Amino acid sequence: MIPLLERYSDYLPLTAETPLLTLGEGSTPLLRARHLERELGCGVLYLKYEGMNPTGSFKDRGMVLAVAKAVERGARSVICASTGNTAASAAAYAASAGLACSVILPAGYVAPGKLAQALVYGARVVPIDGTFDQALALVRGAAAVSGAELVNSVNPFRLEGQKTGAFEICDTLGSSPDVVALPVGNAGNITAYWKGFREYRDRNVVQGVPRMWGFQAEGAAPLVQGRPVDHPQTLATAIRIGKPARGDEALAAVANSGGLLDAVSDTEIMDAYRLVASTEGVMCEPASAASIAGIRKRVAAGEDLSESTVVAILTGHGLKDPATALAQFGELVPVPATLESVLHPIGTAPV
Ligand code: AN7
Repeated sequence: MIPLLERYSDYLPLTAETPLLTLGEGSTPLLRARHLERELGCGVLYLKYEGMNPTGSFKDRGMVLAVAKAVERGARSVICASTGNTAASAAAYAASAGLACSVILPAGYVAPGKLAQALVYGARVVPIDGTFDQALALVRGAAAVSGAELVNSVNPFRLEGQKTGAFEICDTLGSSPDVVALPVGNAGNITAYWKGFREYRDRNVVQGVPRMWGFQAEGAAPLVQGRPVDHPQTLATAIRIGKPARGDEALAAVANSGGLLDAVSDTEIMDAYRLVASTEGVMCEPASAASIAGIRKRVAAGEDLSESTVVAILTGHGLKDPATALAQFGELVPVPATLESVLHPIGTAPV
């Protein structure tokens, strides 16, 4: 596998001084979802399984470049606000580059896997009594006074790295898909994908661009409602964001691609989360399932995708958030260790 910065060096702002960091990011699977495409009514549906990145989310595509550029300019440390995945990714790449890392998180709303990653990779972890949006405001101030590199998606190098997801989809398909669906939080990823698709079209690698479909959680849907949300709420904590930093660019991506933004409820998200895992064998995190929930909702509302090639971006790995997974199920009560007592629960009758 070719490291991301080398694979797409022609499209990235690299110089002779940019260290070619890698933890094995990018080149993630594009899986044909044959059961789900029938279930949802898509002509062809692919899952871009970004959970297969080294820290388990799409953030690694942008973080590898943001941290490389921080090293290039001589920074000694990086800092970010995060709902969890950015923190995990920043901590890992900072560790590999020999930089210090600080992360500011909304206390109580970060999935345990992500928190564990940030701590084990050696970041300074600072939970605040507040939201992601407040944490982002704080790290902007902290970066300005400390000289630490801010590696949230307000950092342009993050988006440059993340646009490679669009390149990979086109490289694998040999053309642009018709529709790309993805969850929207701080709105960096939809902005980055749109940039990537346009660059490939402008360089004549592919003919067209897809329609960009972005989905927010109902309790954290500032772009759908057209105003900031002070107290965002959703089970999909990764996208529990009320004032997206890249909101205007996301709106432009949607408008210019003929796409749409919509909100999906936590129930719709969790139904989609179980559906994609149980029909395709792909476990993503709840936020990622907003893309599947959104496709389902729009088809139910009359959108015809029966002739379309659709790609859903599954942004993070399901193992990030085992607590939310287990909360979907009842308690598992042990039975005696006898053949008789296990036959019934596994659905087998004695012959
Ligand atoms: C799994 O880690 O904002 O719209 O601080 O972790 O680019 O923000 C995470 C966001 C989607 C939304 N899916 O992407 C953070 C953070 C997952 C995520 C998003 C996030 P953006």
